[in-house]
Amino acid sequence: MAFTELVFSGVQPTGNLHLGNYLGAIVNFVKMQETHNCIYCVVDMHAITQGVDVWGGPTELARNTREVTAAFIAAGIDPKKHIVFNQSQVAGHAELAWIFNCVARVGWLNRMTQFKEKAGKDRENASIGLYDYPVLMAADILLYRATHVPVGEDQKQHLELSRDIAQKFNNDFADSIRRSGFDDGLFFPLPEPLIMGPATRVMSLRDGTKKMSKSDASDYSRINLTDDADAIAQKIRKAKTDPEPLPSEEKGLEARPEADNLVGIFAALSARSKQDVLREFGGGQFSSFKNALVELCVSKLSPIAGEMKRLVADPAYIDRVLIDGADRARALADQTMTKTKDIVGFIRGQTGPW
Ligand code: AQP
Repeated sequence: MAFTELVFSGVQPTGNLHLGNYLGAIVNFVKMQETHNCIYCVVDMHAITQGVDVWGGPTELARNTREVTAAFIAAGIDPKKHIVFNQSQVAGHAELAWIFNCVARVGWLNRMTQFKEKAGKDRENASIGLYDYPVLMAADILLYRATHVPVGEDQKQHLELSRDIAQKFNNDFADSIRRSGFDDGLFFPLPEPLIMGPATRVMSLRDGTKKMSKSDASDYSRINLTDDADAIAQKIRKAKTDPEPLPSEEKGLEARPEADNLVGIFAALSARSKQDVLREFGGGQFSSFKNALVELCVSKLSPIAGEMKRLVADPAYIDRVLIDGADRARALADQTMTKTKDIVGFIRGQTGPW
């Protein structure tokens, strides 16, 4: 790997990869390849934290894992220069998560808003995995001692928890860490969230106050990366708006969440500022803006959808990418786990890392 800083990020294979995942995460994954060593993970162990009705069962999980991998490659991630793999192939994720379970505090997890949202009213019936999701996420990142994590706005709180876990581990084991040769006592780095670009939080097309999400019951709430031109056109034309024309100034988008969202999507897809977009469309009706947005979305997303379709038709190729990526990820993970086990005081054999 060519650079000094390491990026790690993941996407869950829970189906319906959408424009929010693309603009909030994948576009930035592609950019980071130019400046960092990157590890991009299809986090299949996270996917099973919700009910089987959400992740769809074994056949769907495998299908969605290949689809997310195809999306990564179709969007421009190079699995030869960087690492692309699925989480469950590297045992270190689960093993480090266990150690972190013994570092993280229940009070910290109780504050996680995503658990509250996803568990809903039936908290007692949520899986322990869903509650523990942020600890596994900390393990994902710190297993590679990654320093930077490109994510959407919704993951900021989890990233803060990863930093707290890294810090507490470094404090709890400070003497042991020093004895292991880390004179500054810092074994795990404190990972930085990279929340970049104009679309860090893409909202639902049906309700501008809710984030666009894979698990929204309405397919009209999101643009899927696999949607064809007709589906994109229908969804954008039906997207909720308000009766006012578009404002000419960005501050005119305040308290107009749906208009703000559509202008934000246009800006992100065309690499322009919202103000610049409003200079062109401000004062006009939504219908002509929506037509331009349909055209833009189709021109940006259709090539990706086409390439995804081609890649998914060759599962053997995708599996080779994931197996090769996992082998390279495991080699890095084993180094961290060997040191971590020594630091914690676990006895291990000398012949292998375990
Ligand atoms: N609406 C969004 N806007 C911007 N970024 C988003 N991300 C997700 N939704 C938006 C970012 O996409 C990356 C992958 O997310 P994930 O699949 O691991 O899980 P998630 O955040 O829980 O995504 P979803 O789509 O909302 O799934 P469900 O419905 O299952 O909860 C992350 O970097 C995330 O920030």
